[in-house]
Amino acid sequence: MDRETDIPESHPRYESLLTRHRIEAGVEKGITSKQGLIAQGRGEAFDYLLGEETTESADGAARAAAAHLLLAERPVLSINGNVAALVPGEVVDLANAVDAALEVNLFNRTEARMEAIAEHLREHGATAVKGLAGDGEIPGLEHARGTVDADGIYAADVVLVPLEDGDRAQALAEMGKVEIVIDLNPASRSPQVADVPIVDNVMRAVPNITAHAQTLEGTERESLERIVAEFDADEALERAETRIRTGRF
Ligand code: PTJ
Repeated sequence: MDRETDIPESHPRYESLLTRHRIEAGVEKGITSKQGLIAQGRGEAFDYLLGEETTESADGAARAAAAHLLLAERPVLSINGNVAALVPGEVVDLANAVDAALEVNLFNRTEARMEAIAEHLREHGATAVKGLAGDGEIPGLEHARGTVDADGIYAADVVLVPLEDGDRAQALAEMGKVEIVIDLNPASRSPQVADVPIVDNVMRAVPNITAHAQTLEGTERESLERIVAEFDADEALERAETRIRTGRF
């Protein structure tokens, strides 16, 4: 029995029930927005069609993401209300593995949620959380959604944006940043504009990137650059869509 949820781990829908439990708890704690519940429902439908597993192509994308993050000079992991509720400890582990900053960045930004998420991340081991300064602006977005930290996302060279809003994903890409997106819908605009789209559930994708980063640690730059160069974003999206439509791959 899982102490967090009272759901037996042998339950055939354990992962899915755990995810729902965490999102619900996130709403109750003032971390996740009500829209986050809707977003989760949409994601679940795609996950069901993907077979609720990390496909070979999503695993290759996670490896390319790990290589990008290890090569980066100023990597930042962007955290919204869904990510904070679903994988708080796992994003802290990833930040430690690749030496990245964590920055709270919300679609529906309120100071109360910003603070609650920062505190939640600290409870899960984060030592520094960016996002509260809000002294930088992503060009081309109206105020709240474009607000970032000048020494965080604004100055980052590689940004991981799980479950990102399409407009902002596009605006970040236009700033010339390497963008890694985790999204279960391959047709969504965010994975379409990403350098590395990972079509997988954040619950599986985040620990998987960390595992790849730990395996690749100490690898020379040239080999990491080769992994990055060999990754084909269009092929990853095509494979994900084929899996969803036909069950193949
Ligand atoms: O906390 P905030 O204010 O920043 O808001 C966050 C949400 C997610 C509510 C906001 O960014 C939003 O409305 O997003 P969208 O436009 O609904 O897009 C969410 C995308 O994430 C959809 O394409 C879903 O399929 C996908 N998704 C949902 N749950 C997961 C997921 N992808 C990976 N893992 C999930 N668990």
